[in-house]
Amino acid sequence: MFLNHAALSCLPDPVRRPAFDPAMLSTGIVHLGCGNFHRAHQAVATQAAINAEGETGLKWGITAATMRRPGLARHLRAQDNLYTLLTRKPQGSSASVIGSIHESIFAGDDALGLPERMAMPQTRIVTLTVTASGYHLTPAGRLNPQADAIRADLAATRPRTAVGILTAGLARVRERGGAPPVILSCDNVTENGATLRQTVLDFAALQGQDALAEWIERNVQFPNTMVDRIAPTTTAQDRADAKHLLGGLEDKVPVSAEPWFQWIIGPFDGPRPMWEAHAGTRFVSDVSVFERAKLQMLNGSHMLLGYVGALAGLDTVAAAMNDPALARLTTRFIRDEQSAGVALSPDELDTYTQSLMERFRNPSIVHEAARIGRNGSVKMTDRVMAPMRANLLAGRPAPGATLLIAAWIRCCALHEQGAGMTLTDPRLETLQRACAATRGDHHAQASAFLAMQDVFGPKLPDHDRQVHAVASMLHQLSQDNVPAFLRRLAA
Ligand code: CS2
Repeated sequence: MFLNHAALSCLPDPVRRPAFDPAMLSTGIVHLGCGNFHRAHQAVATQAAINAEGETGLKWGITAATMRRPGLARHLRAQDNLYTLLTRKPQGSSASVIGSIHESIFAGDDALGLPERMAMPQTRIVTLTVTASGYHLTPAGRLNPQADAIRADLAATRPRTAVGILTAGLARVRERGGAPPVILSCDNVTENGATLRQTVLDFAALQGQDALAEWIERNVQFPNTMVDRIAPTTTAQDRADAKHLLGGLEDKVPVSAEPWFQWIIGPFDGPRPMWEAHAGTRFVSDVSVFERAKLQMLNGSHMLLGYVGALAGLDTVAAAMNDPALARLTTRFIRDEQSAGVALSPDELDTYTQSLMERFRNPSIVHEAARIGRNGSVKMTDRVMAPMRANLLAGRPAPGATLLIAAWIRCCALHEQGAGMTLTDPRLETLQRACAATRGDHHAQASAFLAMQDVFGPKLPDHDRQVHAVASMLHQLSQDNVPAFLRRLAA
């Protein structure tokens, strides 16, 4: 038997479930990018909101669009859009059935099309989790008109990128004289709402739609948010655990996540679900402190654990954290380097660092280094280079950032030779070419990489010295015994 509406009544007692009848939902939210993160985060808070609001909350059902995974939408539909959230604590797991998704679609074969869904009057909110690489940004945070997907979308009648879909959807709302939905970015991007807004304005301008751009500027809200919950790729073990906890019911698409949940949302004016019914959700006037802390101290150090861990043969975050040397290097990196520019007190920074170390150590979360390693070139600027630059300018050393950059270059070089972690990256070709052209010469390799201003930004303070430092780490990481090198570094 499969998980579906009919099965809700025979779930074992400990399984939490919607307090409403999911068959009664209607769509109030359209979501772009229905991956694990959305299903472990916004969909869960939306369920808590509908639970709390009762009947009036039923209008907040989600139409969730997968952008790249037709199979996921199919599986969800076969389960009446229900799925299991496995909350993984170090000491065990619990299951909740999530029923806030009203409809699952694959953007590529949706007859109605996302712009039309956005323009329906009942759609009051459009949320997005399309990852940082889905924004097609220049280092200055503007839309990159040269990106292949953007070039294609500018001329397309059926846009495929998030920015193309949003622009087309808002154009329809304007034509029909309706009230536009609030657009809520839930991606790990600096000032995600403001940045998304700028890309939409840039897209409209590039299409020569100046009046639309002006209308969007005046009428559409793009609140900034900070989102945080670790939700790894679903494994066969997750499916087996879901089946066990659901008393034998089959769920093809469960998600697992850590207990931690944070959703910080900036000024938002308009109807919305009572998301604050979920612990960890807060509406604030300024998201920036939360955002900086999270992007640098969590996401940036994930990159260190991912790339360095992979080179040391430690292929999950928890495995990397079990290595005493890497754990020590990571704590120092988080507290001493990645906290640069984060406006929290020393005590708050200590507490946040401790909580991150505990979360990373959670042995029940199988978070693969290779997953975190994806799209490194897109993540480098916000998460690593901003604090590194601040540290160097203040005359402070940046050994962790230097190690991270060297480890990334080493992973790229190995990938170019068909070894190491499999990298996906929008700049993969350029990275491979740089590796091939400098093979065996660590200084030339470090220099070629740090010269990529679209990845690392302008030259670093005392640039040649930084190149030298990266080259020297790269040399060490290219020797056989990475764990021994890490032990020396951490000593
Ligand atoms: C990770 C994030 O892959 C990555 O870049 O750092 O997915 C991270 O797990 C989430 O942002 C946690 O909130």
